[in-house]
Amino acid sequence: MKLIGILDSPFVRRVAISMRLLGLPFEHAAVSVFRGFGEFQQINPVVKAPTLIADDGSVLMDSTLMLIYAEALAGRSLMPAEPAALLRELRLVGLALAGCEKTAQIVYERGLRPAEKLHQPWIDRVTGQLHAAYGELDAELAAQPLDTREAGLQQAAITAGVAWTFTQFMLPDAAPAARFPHLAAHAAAMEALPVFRAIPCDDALNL
Ligand SMILES: N[C@@H](CCC(=O)N[C@@H](CS)C(=O)NCC(=O)O)C(=O)O
Repeated sequence: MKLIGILDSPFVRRVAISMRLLGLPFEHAAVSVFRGFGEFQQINPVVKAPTLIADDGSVLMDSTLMLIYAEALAGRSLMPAEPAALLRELRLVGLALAGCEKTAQIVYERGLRPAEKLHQPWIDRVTGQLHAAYGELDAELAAQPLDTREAGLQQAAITAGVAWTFTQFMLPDAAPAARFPHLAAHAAAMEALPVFRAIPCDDALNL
């Protein structure tokens, strides 16, 4: 299998970390959807990171769908099986993914539009959504922290850690740690783990 995309994308990084935890070998190609658009297009005409090329050549998009396939291959899951635990896990993953998506939208708005076309009301709306997602996630972690031992990692812990690091890396002022202390502490614990250190969030300029 081959995973395409730069690791400063939280979507790429959560797949890479999860596949490593699942014991699935893969090659990684750090191709940028921006600087490497043409090269990416040759691999996947839709140009979405992550892209996963399965061993039969099938091209997958969307990190969550890749994880469904990866878990089927590995024969085990990074999600709890019990319905109440699964429900909470899915809620937390959804909040963390919303944080990633809203961060990326702000980065695109600021980085890709000419300054005179920047639409501040849109940035304000998305920033409010980012704070809402991280506020809910922080409250969840305050009420019930996640297992932060590498052997006990599940998808919510992975994605929450990756999401927070991504936001801090890309937009250091957008989500102050003092406002989301449980999430910030969770991410710090994640980033100290060997699997997170082995698959680091890359250079912000490479998105
Ligand atoms: N829901 C998708 C989001 C993936 C995503 O938006 N990736 C960004 C990079 S961080 C991308 O491909 N951007 C280029 C584009 O959408 O044109 C997932 O979970 O994989």
